[in-house]
Amino acid sequence: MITFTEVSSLAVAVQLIVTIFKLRAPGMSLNRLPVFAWSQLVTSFMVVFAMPGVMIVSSALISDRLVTTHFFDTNAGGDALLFQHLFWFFGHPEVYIIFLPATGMVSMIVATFARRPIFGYPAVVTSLVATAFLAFGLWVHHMFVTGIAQLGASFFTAASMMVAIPSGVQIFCWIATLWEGRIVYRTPLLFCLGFIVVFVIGGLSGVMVASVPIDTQVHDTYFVVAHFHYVLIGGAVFPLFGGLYYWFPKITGRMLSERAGRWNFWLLFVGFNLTFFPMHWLGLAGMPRRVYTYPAGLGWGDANLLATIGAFLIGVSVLLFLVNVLMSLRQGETAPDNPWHAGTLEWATSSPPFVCNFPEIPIVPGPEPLWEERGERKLAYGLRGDVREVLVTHLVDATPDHRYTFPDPSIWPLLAALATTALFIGSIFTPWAIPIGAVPVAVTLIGWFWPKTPADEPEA
Ligand SMILES: [Cu+2]
Repeated sequence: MITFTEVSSLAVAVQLIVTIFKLRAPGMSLNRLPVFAWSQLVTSFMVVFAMPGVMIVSSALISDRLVTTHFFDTNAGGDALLFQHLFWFFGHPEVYIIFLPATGMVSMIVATFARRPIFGYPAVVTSLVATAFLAFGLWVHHMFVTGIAQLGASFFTAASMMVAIPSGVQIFCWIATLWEGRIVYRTPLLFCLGFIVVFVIGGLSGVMVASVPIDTQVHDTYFVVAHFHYVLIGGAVFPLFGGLYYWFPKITGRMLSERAGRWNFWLLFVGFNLTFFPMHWLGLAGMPRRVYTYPAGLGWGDANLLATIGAFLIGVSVLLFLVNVLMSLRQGETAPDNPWHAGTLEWATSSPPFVCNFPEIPIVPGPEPLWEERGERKLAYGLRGDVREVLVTHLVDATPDHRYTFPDPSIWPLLAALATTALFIGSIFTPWAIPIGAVPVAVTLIGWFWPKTPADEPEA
């Protein structure tokens, strides 16, 4: 199932890379690309390089179990540690694959609610790319207690501390944007401010566990549990809530309730810190992770009680969010095209958008098109409306290149996906699922890519 989900995410990554590189609106050169799209682009490249590692290791593991290979069997000359290396070569970049899209959301939201373009756009984008590169040189910091050589371990300590630099640059850019802006405090921004506080704490404990002596001390304790919840809930869930409040009106045409949003934020912020901050102390006091209970009288009771209360608060805040979504879908305020007075292109179309986003493609005059337009919006005309024709643009400067007709809706991709699903689910139980399941996969792929006669060619 892991191999299967990674095949799926590889397919998505390829789609995103090609779309971002070749299908941008005319005028949207790479230095006008919204930071969220940059973050998705960088993340997609990381997916392409990280996912094969875990696909290989999970395939090797299932082969060990189903067809008696010996990749990880030390008795037969295999290497058990190889599993950890391959897994963490994927697992560490994965942390940034979760985190970077969230930073892209934060950059969009902070700029909109500071009422100014993001401070240091080139620095933010360079930091995204730098994070992606560094993320592939850190995996051994998850393996400090496996008895690897000391010199190697210290190299990975240095690299792990280095990755704090680009993340720090981004945080300073967001603070500078807010510093220079006229701040409008709405729910999406609250979640981004919460994110900055929580993520900085997680970054600090991250620098601590990057050092071998501290990591050896707190290994497999609640300190590590506290650390990664601060970076992952702080670094991904807070921005994701911000992003949901921010883009919900565009997606659904309804505003989420602002009052419920504030309650949602404060309950989550207080509940989160109440749950996970005491875990730092618990870890330092020696409480191991992955235990469901412990003897009384170890002094861990009070902090665990706090954490339990906090967890209930998190639950209440998420329930409140779900109620807010359901209520707002039914009777929320109707969303205008651009409810936040944002500068980027998605706010130029209707809420919710047309089937093909824009009836005519806008020409992009700058990084925040809606803040820079003077007078009439310039549109690119001439694409056919009766077929799915799109404009392919040049990679760097997004000047128009040629028109391209997308395929018509088809059942074949769905059938291919179902056949692939059947193959992978079957392979959990028997290796025969691979050769037998390959037949329907091949049939559906052939059906999908069978040359089709175009319904009607556009006249020359
Ligand atoms: Cu890591």
